[in-house]
Amino acid sequence: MRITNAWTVVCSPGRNFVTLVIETDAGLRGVGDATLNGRELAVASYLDDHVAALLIGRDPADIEDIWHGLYKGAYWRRGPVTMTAIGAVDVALWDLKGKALETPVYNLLGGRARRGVTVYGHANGATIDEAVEAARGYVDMGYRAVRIQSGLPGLEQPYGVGRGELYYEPAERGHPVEEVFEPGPYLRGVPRLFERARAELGWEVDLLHDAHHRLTPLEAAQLGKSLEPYRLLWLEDPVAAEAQESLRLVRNHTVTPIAIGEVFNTIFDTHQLIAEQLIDYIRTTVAHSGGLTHLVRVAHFAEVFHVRTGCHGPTDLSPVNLAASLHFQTAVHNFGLQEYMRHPDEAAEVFDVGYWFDDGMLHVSDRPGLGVELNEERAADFPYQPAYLPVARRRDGTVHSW
Ligand code: EZ4
Ligand code: CO
Repeated sequence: MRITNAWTVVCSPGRNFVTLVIETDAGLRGVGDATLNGRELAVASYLDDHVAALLIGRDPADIEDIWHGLYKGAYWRRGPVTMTAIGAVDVALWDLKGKALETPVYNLLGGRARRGVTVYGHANGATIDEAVEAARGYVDMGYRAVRIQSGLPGLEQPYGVGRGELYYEPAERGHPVEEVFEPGPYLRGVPRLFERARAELGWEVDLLHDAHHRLTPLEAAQLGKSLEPYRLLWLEDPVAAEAQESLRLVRNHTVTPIAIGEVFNTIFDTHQLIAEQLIDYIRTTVAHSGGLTHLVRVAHFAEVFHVRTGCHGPTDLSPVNLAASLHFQTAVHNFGLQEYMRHPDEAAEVFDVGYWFDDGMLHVSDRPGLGVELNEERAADFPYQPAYLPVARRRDGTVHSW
């Protein structure tokens, strides 16, 4: 079999998605997610203008060789744009391999290691009361794990609270929205949120919180310590982990489990955190870190150090990425938890998915490949809409991590 064509489809059914399609002379098509929120067209150009020509004529079965050809052959390695582009090619090739062999992708990754993939939902509210009520809604739907974010006294715009929409969607059209962040009210407020959540929801449900890279190591250590009585399943991105050694300080002061990695792109961003056991869950995204080929390496490496997977799975990645994550999480032994935000309804008109939610879990379908089909004609009805993620500033105007 030979690759005859490769192109990207950029569409906006409720939000922007970039999908790579790889076509073969056997008439089979594979799809990969190439969405990088707020920088979508950079990845589309990387693929259409630089990578597509290199794929034509190749045997799509040679995933490992094509992967290293794109990683080492570009000379300029790593970074979100490059690794998202490589990830899209990789996932599309696994999809093709599954279709060619008429088996679901998880079978190619070692086979089923569990019945289903336990997921966590996103509860948020403008106040602690609203957020805890939203969390109760998830428990009532059967979720066993819920992430909770809320507005707090003195901090009305924390990360993760939607602006009046049903689905949490941080990117907005036009210029980036500006949010204000101050550590004082945040560090005082979050323990109150979880005190209330435990009082209302009890102890059976797993609770999580995302600090979104906003804290210093010492602030993160303080937060982890003050959340210990409420037994979180994880505290996510307590610090910006570019300086990985900063996690040593956090780790020395708290036993609240730590999850990091949604902005990482390669195993080289993770290896100190994993080998020193500075984190408990690695959250690196299939789509943004070189696809299944590379993330399987990360998972196997992490297993040696008792670190479990907790893949990033926001709505700003397409159903193609969610399906790829589910095949991965179904097959790796050291699975932890999967993030699940429901996509806007229009997305279902463009992406026909085989996975389904039941009993707090997402289940992969037994369709060959990933089990997701892109409807290109329908995609054309939802043209690209430029949009940006918000930025955060301190009260005095200093730019801060969002
Ligand atoms: O803010 O994917 O845990 N989930 C997150 C996400 C990120 C978005 C950025 O595009 O932190 O909601
Ligand atoms: Co996050």
